[in-house]
Amino acid sequence: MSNKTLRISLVYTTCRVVMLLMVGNLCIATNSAQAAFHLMQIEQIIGGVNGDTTAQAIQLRMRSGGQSVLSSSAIRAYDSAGATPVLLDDPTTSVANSALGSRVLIATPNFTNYTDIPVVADFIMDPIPTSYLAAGQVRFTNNNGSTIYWSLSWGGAGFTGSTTGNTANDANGIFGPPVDIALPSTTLQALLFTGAASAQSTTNLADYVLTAGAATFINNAGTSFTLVAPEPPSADFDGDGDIDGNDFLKWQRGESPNPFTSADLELWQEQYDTTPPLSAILVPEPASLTLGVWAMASLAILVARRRSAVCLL
Ligand SMILES: [Ca+2]
Ligand SMILES: [Ca+2]
Ligand SMILES: [Ca+2]
Repeated sequence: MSNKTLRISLVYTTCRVVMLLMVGNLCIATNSAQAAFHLMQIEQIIGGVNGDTTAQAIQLRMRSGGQSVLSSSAIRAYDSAGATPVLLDDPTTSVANSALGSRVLIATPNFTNYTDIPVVADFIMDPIPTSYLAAGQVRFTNNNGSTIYWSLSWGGAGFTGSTTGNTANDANGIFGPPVDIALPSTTLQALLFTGAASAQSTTNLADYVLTAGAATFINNAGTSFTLVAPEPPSADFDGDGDIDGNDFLKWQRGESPNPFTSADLELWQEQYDTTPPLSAILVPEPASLTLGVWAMASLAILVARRRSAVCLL
């Protein structure tokens, strides 16, 4: 083979390799567009509801269609120095809906205690440690955490860790400065991203606000769950609208919410607000007579306590 022929052959081979590589890249790009997860916002987050830090939730929102492969993602929390990661959730499955703006709801098991209807979360998370709530960070990443697709820091200057990440969702890859408040945990309010569904991150400080009132979280099926304060416990054990001796009888028979507990009896004592109809307490079956007498003693103690409280005033 002459040198000229060899050169032509080499050029031809090189062109083929380049073309094959280009086609390969195109295929990879197409596949990743069809089966991706990374164009995602951390849209809403709450570190506790009404002071119950075992009730937490994170809501993601797809910035583009086709971002359903959550199995490739993971979410971790970091402390105020951006260190000591805690794995909150490492999904192993995809979600069904992946239109632009679709949500993914990740919540702790107790989150459902504070919603208007029972929560159907897409994934269950471990709680963000309470020591991270004043200043800390949550990152949405690939499985091992090496690529940060979204970073949300809070606590203002109290957070001293890195706020940088990938540029897929933030043009300059800098998600800081952090939101200048703690992660909300004492009310029904959550931290909410204010941008559009397709919006990128600019800075956490500029992008997030507290919800105006009780937050509403949305799962991948599009169902909404609005936070509500739990009903305060009531000693109206028989549900007739008052708290009287009949409610004590319910307690006595083990028919209060926490049967035979001193907590329920104390609740009844605290809420018993009118002259006790003693007949209602002592008339019941003989087996409960002893407890009835004990109830009288409890009442006497209650009255004594109230008198001493009045004296102190
Ligand atoms: Ca995963
Ligand atoms: Ca930025
Ligand atoms: Ca009652």
